[in-house]
Amino acid sequence: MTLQVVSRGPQRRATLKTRQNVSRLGGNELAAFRSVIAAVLDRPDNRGYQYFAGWHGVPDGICQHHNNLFLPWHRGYLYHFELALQDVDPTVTLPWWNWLEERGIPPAFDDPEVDGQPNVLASAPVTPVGVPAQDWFPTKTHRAPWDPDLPGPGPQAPPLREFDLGDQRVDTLKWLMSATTQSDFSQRCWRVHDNIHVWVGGEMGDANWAAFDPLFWAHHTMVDRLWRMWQYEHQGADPAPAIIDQPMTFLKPPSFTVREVLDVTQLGYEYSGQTSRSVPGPT
Ligand SMILES: [Cu+2]
Repeated sequence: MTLQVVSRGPQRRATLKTRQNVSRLGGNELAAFRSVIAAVLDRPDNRGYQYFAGWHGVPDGICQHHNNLFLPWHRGYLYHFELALQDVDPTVTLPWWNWLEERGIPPAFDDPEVDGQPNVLASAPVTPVGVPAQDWFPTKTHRAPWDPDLPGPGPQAPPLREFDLGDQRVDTLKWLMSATTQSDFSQRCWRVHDNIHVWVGGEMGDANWAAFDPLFWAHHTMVDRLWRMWQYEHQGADPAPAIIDQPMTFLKPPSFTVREVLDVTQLGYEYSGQTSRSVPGPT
């Protein structure tokens, strides 16, 4: 889905690609996304799924977590991966998993079969590029959503409309959006994000392997969307001067600075429903 926008300033017309909720994709859109994932899974080179998944964990491990590069680094990461998908089909964008509103894992990623064939979004092979397989490597992704009957608090199951902070329960979206600085928002966001990784379990619960599970991308697209929404509400609340011009490491050009990923429209995409300055509804 594309959207025409005219930017301010010199007559410049950019075509933005729109990211959508995976559970609101039309049948043809979902089929197109699924077949692009299948196609990149079949590419054994530096345009393929396994290559990009390897940036996050085995073998490259360049991801940024639990620091102020968490949001900008993952935005750049999604950008690179989405470009690889669009190299196969330019109409495809990364859909998000709205774990604030949706119960459990979206059917698009959970149904074990589609038309009698294994669903590539439900489980994918794990074959990191350029490293010989070792005993401890998984061969395929699996998931193990947390059993609520286990002792101890454990992570919370989606939908995360409310989030338990230990000493109080909060409206998750309001709590996230009410952060007044980028670093406070970033910390709140990674806390909710971590909960989802742990709840999904399996490869998603381990940063070495998380990106090999196709669900990873929908999870992080939701995180990126929340950041986008927060940026609308807090215009000008930029990351700290100490990091804003910091270059980030990606294994292909462009290697963005933090500043260069602040405006998603400069990266060529926008989120469905994100057309005004107000936080959109639960799309
Ligand atoms: Cu993550």
